[in-house]
Amino acid sequence: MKIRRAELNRSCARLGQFPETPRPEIAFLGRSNVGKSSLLNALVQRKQLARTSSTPGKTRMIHFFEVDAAAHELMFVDLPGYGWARVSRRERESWQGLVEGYLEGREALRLAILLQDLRRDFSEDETLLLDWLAERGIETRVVLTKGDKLKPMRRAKRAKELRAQLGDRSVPVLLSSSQAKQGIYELWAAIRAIL
Ligand SMILES: Nc1nc2c(ncn2[C@@H]2O[C@H](COP(=O)(O)OP(=O)(O)OP(=O)(O)O)[C@@H](O)[C@H]2O)c(=O)[nH]1
Ligand SMILES: [Mg+2]
Repeated sequence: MKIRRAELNRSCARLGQFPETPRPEIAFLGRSNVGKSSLLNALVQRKQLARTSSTPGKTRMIHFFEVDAAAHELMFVDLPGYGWARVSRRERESWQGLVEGYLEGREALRLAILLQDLRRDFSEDETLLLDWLAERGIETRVVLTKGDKLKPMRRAKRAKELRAQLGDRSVPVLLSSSQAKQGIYELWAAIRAIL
């Protein structure tokens, strides 16, 4: 995909600050440290457009990025990760209010991409979120991340196991590695298909 431009539009800590633009939005969500910001950077071919960090929970705001890719003018939305350790209930509730408020009320939202570390099992955090998204009719894809961390045989086996953990949910599952730039083309194809 030819990326003509990728730029931060705004970072928001509260509902009601979101930008008003006509761009269709693709939102990245998942556990803290799963690789949301890295995947976003890999898709737009920029090293540090979205800040990545080895300290989980760095992204506490919603970041809106304008992305001009080939003929498409999109907004990529980097959502704060959930599940980081040692946070107060108040912080957790603030995450929930912000993220659910975005997902529920955002007319421009076209696709939610839920990331899952290939090496971990799905927890209730993910399955409840998937069901929550499905109930609201929000188009969703699951992307398994950090594929480079496993050898090909093991990787394929894990992908199968994780697919099985989703039971009869119909959400498509893709495999990726932001580091090895794997699955990026396929994810762009999935994004383009829903526009
Ligand atoms: N080996 C490998 N490491 C990765 C990959 N993607 C992300 N990482 C690493 O995982 C860590 C977290 O990545 P981020 O992209 O910051 O994760 P995030 O989901 O945005 O995290 P929060 O913003 O805290 O929610 C960083 O150290 C990344 O370098 C990948 O495909 N392969
Ligand atoms: Mg991040």
